Amino acid sequence: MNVDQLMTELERKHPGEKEYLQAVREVLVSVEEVYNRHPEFEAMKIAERIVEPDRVFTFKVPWVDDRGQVQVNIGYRVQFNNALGPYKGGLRFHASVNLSILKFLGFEQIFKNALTTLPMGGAKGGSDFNPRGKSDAEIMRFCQAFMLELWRYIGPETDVPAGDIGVGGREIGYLYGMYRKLAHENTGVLTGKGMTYGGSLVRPEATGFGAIYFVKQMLEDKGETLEGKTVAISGFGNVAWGAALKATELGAKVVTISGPDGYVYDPAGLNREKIDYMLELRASNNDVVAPYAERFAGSTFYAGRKPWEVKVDIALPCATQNELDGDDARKLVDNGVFCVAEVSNMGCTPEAIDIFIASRTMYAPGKAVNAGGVATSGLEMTQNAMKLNWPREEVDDRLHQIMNSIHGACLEYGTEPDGYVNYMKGANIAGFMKVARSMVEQGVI
Ligand code: 2IT
Repeated sequence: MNVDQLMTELERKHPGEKEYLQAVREVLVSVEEVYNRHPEFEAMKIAERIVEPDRVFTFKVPWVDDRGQVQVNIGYRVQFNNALGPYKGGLRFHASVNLSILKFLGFEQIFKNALTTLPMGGAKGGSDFNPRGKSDAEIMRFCQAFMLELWRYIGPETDVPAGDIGVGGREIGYLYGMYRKLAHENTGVLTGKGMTYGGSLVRPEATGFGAIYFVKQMLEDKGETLEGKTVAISGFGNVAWGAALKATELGAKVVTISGPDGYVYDPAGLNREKIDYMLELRASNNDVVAPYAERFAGSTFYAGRKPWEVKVDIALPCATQNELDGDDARKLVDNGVFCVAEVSNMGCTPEAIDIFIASRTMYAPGKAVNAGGVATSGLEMTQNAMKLNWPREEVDDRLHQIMNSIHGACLEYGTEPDGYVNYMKGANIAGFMKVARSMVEQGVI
């Protein structure tokens, strides 16, 4: 494989799909050397095949808002690769959603899912629908209209969607209800379901919890613990709150959260009461954080700024792709950051990653750190197939085991000659090798 040649060809085929091209380049650069030691990969054109989705569905989603006005959104499902198992990956509802973003997410999902050790292929979907400020009834009508199209393409053994940004337990409930009505069957076709209709304990907090289990491993590898460490978190959505809660439980002090309006610095650190307050605020379809600073004395709101300017030991981007750029990375490194772990997918820009690696700062990519979310979705699928529910301890133990195994894979494939662990390379190679081998064994299809 020649990465530059392959990328030139892809840029020609998919002009302007910058997030997708960014995600592909990162993986190909990481695996190039190992790939070229496997002539069977080249013979089977694994690289050329793996970078193209198997298929992409786009559809119109018309719905009626509370004022009686007709609204039209676009829906998508990108079925990227099912060499390891049924297509699996979340749905994102956000105004920024486009094909490039969903293709990058679907591509990353292939390798993330491979790392979980569970039999899941990679997919992603969503819509440019913006949930901010919408009423519950509007969200329900939108989810129903979305599923009216999507249901034809998914199934418990075919493609199993879940949540992502803008899609949490409530949306999954509305989507599932509509699927069940249309398909005339009650199967585990979505994950992240409510506990009354087939959901798994721990799934709501699994992405954040799993991320902290992973960070704990990273620190232990260097003889450190979370106890007393300061942590900067961005966002406060489906994944940030779980990370904040578990980090706090393990003795770390989470001093920032953020939203589209700016960030809050709270030197006293988050606690259960503050986290619950933010969850209540979010339940009203609001993703701002400024009210936190009004409610809790001693904290300050910084409008329009990102939390990476605060001096902390650990930085956890938990919001969205490319939210931490080169300037942010330089600030963190200058302030002596010890560990950066992406909880969001592709949270750091390529320039930021280069800065962390060049300065030998511990850095781990989203596809390893946040894999606990989809891993627990996989456990939900297992429970649905067995038609039973595991107790909390069983799910949490398995989540621990999976995160430890992902950490082990990163060490195995990512340890450099000087002892620095390149988690990005490790995660990319470990995930890629599994999918590539599976594709070779299954022939050209
Ligand atoms: O990015 C992700 O891994 C998710 N949004 C979760 C996907 C899933 O199927 O649980």
